[in-house]
Amino acid sequence: MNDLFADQAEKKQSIDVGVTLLKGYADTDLFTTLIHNILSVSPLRHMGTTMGHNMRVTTSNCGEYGGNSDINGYRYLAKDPLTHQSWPDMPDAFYKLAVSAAEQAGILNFSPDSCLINHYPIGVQMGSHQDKEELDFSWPIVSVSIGLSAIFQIFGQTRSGVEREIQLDHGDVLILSGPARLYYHGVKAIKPDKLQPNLTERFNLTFRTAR
Ligand code: MD6
Ligand code: FE
Repeated sequence: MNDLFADQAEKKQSIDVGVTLLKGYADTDLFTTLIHNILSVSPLRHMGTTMGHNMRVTTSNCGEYGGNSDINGYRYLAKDPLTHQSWPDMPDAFYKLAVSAAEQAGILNFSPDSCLINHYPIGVQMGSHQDKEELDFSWPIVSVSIGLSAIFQIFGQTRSGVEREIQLDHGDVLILSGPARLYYHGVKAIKPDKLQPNLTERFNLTFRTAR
């Protein structure tokens, strides 16, 4: 085994069938810069829910399609409803990372056309949900975490299944595929980091084939 593969093998954790964690896999400085570039064009906004509430997480997108939710539900749109323009292009570095992470999880030919950007201030959580508005669930979802750590909860096939927790740190990449693609999951309220009091936020990117 050469050093490159040794490095990659060390980072990879197969947590369960279809749940793969790649520790510290993303270039955090580059990703942080690229996220801010995207948000300068398509800013973060609070999306609505079918219950008529606004979510506390704020959201934007890049790529051909962007996930958007409002009182009528969740759907993929080719234009940003805020700017009435196409979503910003998916940076090559994002696309390449998502494709190579999928390969690490054993999935070839992944070609994401959508990247959802979620932003969490301290204290904000995401409730248990399934991602099921994409057309073809045989493609994985590749998720990249940047900033403060999160506790990612996996509940399995029902909203109230037995919970398993995965800590997602700065630069970690999580792939949900196969039987786990439609598992219920959520994120516990983001906590401050005593050792890094200057950190106040978390970003999560999810790469998908929407259409
Ligand atoms: C988050 N992630 O980590 C929210 N969904 O902030 C998700 O909802 C998610 O990480 C599908 C697949 C992977 C994920
Ligand atoms: Fe999700």
